[in-house]
Amino acid sequence: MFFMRSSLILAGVPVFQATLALAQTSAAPYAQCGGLGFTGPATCESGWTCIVSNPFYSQCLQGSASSTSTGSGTAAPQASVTGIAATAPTTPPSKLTGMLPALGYVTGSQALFRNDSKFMPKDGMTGMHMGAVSVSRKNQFCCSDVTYGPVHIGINEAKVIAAANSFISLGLKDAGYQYINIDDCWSLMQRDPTTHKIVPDPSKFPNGISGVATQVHALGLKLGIYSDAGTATCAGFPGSLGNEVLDAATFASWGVDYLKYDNCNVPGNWTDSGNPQNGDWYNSNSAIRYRQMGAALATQSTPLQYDLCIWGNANVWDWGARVGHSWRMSGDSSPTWSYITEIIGINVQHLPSINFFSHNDMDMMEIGNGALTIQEQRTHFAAWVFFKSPILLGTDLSKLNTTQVSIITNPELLQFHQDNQVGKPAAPFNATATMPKTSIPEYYAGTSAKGVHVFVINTSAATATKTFAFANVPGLSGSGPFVVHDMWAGVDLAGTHALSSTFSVNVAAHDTVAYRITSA
Ligand SMILES: *[C@@H]1O[C@H](CO)[C@@H](O)[C@H](O)[C@H]1NC(C)=O
Ligand SMILES: *[C@@H]1O[C@H](CO)[C@@H](O)[C@H](O)[C@H]1NC(C)=O
Ligand SMILES: *[C@@H]1O[C@H](CO)[C@@H](O)[C@H](O)[C@H]1NC(C)=O
Ligand SMILES: *[C@@H]1O[C@H](CO)[C@@H](O)[C@H](O)[C@H]1NC(C)=O
Ligand SMILES: *[C@H]1O[C@H](CO)[C@@H](O)[C@H](O)[C@@H]1NC(C)=O
Repeated sequence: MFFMRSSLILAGVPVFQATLALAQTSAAPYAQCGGLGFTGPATCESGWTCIVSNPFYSQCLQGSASSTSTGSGTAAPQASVTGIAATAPTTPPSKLTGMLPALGYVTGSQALFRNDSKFMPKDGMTGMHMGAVSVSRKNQFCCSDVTYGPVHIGINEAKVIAAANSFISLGLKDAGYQYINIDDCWSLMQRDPTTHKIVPDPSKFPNGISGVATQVHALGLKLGIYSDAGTATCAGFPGSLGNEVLDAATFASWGVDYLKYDNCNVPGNWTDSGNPQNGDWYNSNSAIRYRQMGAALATQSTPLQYDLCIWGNANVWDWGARVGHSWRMSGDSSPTWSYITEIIGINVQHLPSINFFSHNDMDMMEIGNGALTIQEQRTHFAAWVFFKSPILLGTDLSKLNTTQVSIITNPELLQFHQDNQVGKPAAPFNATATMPKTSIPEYYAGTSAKGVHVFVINTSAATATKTFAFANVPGLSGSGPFVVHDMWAGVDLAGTHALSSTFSVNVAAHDTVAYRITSA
């Protein structure tokens, strides 16, 4: 699921403002109608009902209410697995892909009003992904507008290929970025009536998805596609629930290497109510929807990396690795400091889930979007690196400046992220006995093939002196002295340090320092 930034289109376009005003009273079909931080209309058009998907997201769905549960029910655990869980597939994900967290790009919502030049997008629209704006606007203006006639989201072959070419020209491919992922809105609204396959929209993908895959592969890169574990995608295009085998085979036949599988439009009988059998959320209806697609993917002759876009529902961190390679920990990201700190706070509670083939997905990289300071952009990248989250760039790559490109291609941080010797993430540690308590931990340590690493975030809004004691750094072996190496700059800092000493550094507001520590 993604949200789009509509403010740019809306500026100076009175006719749409009038529509928006209308939309304030009731949300459009498939639009968001509730969720954490959502401020839009909470009711739906007649014939549609606002259904809670999770704390981050409620959506207008057709027909009457059948609300869903997101977790902590109280039903007693069953003695044995019965019902649909007893027959659900248990095929594990492929071990031929997904060992390391994905590095790539994902198309954001790129609005394009193809048939009305007045509403052509501004350049800044492409790749935008703003959590603060409601999905109803996205649907209204991008994907499923019924009022304004043919409206097409601006993803197309040319833009996907342009992103792939940017991977080459910006050095992203050389840095290890591989995946070019197509998000929602790539297909026609209806499946093929004869074959029942999902059909790529020929106006956006004249050579089909297979034609894009051929070109992306020719550049030495991989292609990702998007579907949904419900009857329709978040924008109302065909979902894969009930068609998993057909769709997985179709995606594989096109040469697709990666699937992001979203969680919108789940029929009432597929939602979770209370604790699943045995108290194991692997047996929840949510997990089974994802298991069905996982099993279908795992039987393809080419490996597909499987990204469960399940919004942190159904305790996915407990069973995600039995089903896929990565799983979203929350609703959609936004390019804000509050999102970055919130998702770090969620992740620190689930670090044991992270290892090879097993990645908590903190959602796409917002560098290039919104108004993050350069220090916040560094922290954003560093945290995704040290928690080994997939890193999927969600911005118009051609607009990134050299500072931003140097952040996302930093060789030493990427080496920690892509380490094939150590799969575990960095974890919080007590830097000193008198360390102040902060809203999220500020000191993290982890190991890589290269040594022991310390990452320090300054979560406050002012420059601060951060201090850690070498003796407190987990994993540091030997009695010293130690050399501290600045990973951002790629240089050893002057001097050596005894095990009994402390290290202090001034960290700018919301910035993160990254060090490797080795024996001198
Ligand atoms: C654009 O809109 C006009 C009038 O609504 C319609 O006749 C025409 O077919 C549309 N063109 C495209 C390319 O959708
Ligand atoms: C929901 O209903 C559909 C259609 O009858 C059925 O195929 C599916 O198995 C049901 N799901 C669950 C979890 O019972
Ligand atoms: C790139 O943009 C950031 C803000 O996002 C700014 O702080 C930085 O100075 C810019 N770098 C260059 C080289 O313009
Ligand atoms: C840090 O110290 C506190 C007590 O001051 C302790 O509860 C906590 O577990 C320690 N954390 C780590 C990561 O060692
Ligand atoms: C960043 O800076 C402020 C100012 O001291 C601290 O209160 C925060 O904890 C954060 N890190 C620091 C200072 O340790």
